[in-house]
Amino acid sequence: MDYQARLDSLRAQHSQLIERENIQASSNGVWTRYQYPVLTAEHAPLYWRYDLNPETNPMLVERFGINGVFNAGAIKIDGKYTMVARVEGNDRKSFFAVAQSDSPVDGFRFLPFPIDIGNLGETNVYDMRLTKHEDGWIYGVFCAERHDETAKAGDLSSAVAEAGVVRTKDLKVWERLPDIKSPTQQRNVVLHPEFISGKYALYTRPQGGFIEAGSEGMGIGFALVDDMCNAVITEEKIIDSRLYHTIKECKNGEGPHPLKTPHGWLHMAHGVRGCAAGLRYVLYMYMTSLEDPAKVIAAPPGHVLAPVGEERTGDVSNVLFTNGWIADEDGYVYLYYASSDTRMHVAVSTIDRLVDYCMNSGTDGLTSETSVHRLTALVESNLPFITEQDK
Ligand code: BGC
Ligand code: BMA
Repeated sequence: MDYQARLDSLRAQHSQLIERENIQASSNGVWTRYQYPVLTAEHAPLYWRYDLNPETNPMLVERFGINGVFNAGAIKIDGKYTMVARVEGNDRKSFFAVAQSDSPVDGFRFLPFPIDIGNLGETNVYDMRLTKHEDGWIYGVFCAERHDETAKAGDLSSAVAEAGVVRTKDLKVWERLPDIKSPTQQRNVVLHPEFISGKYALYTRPQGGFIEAGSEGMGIGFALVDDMCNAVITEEKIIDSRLYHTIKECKNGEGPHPLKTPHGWLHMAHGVRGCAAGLRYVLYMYMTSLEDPAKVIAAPPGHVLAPVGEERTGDVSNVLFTNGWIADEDGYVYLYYASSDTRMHVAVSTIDRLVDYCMNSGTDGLTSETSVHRLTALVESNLPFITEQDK
């Protein structure tokens, strides 16, 4: 194929992908998934991937390969559904880029330039949580990672994870603030949208090492800090522990910031367990009290979304991960979630459904026997409603 024919075909495929209308697929009554991924490596503009000057790239060779687009923060701004995605190049380095659409479920396009957040000594950045705080700023809290210089010679995998912070008013001009100081490594740090007792509140995830979540009982923590321009975590209280034989046995982490409802704060998180196939990441929900966002008031058992179909495979298979959702003015909630460190999807629900799910699904009884009792009680109360067809 000659240069122009190949470029025409790439352009046609790209427009077709971006203009494809999404349709609703399966639902568990809590979340309804949409069929097509909303943001993928193929959504990256051609002018990111190719030098389009026929003189310097006469064979139309890809110059900047995009390996994956995943783990996006989300926010609605100026009426636009917006994701700040983790874009990963073929060189394994990730960076942030904004993609927007007038629709919550399709039509997402990247803005022309990636976000330049500067560098405070890290090698890689990822997984930004966006919070429009009541102080007027939009904060992005993300993981900043560098090689662990205390690791044994030859160990090139051990790393140190810290929470980096940026802030913006318009998603165009970004100000880098100092990384959050913490006595332990941190990943999955999320800023609560409101002041608590006049302080900024953070959901944290203290960890013993780079991969391990640390000692028994560690999990999602809660910490108050005086200032986001110089945030120092001193005291942390674990509000959602990891537990033996649950979906969060190995580790867990807060997803996007919680959503305020009349019944409490709605939380979305990821839970991880180890198995023969490696780490398995699923999404689960819980609620905390309006008076005290660190007090859990509802915790339905197990995951609400786990990888299905094509979500199961990708660069790091068996992973669902989320750090972005948008609560719309009309009560709908759009969850932007990534599968297998490769692509972004969307699912829709409503505040009412999510509260109903959290409040009325029981809790994990932590043994097989308690599951049998919970199911038996459900079947018994269903007896008057069971038809011939159900049998
Ligand atoms: C990767 C992350 C991953 C973390 C822990 C990092 O190097 O970029 O995607 O979550 O390691 O495995
Ligand atoms: C990490 C996360 C994500 C990633 C996941 C699976 O711990 O922070 O970046 O999606 O592992 O690789």
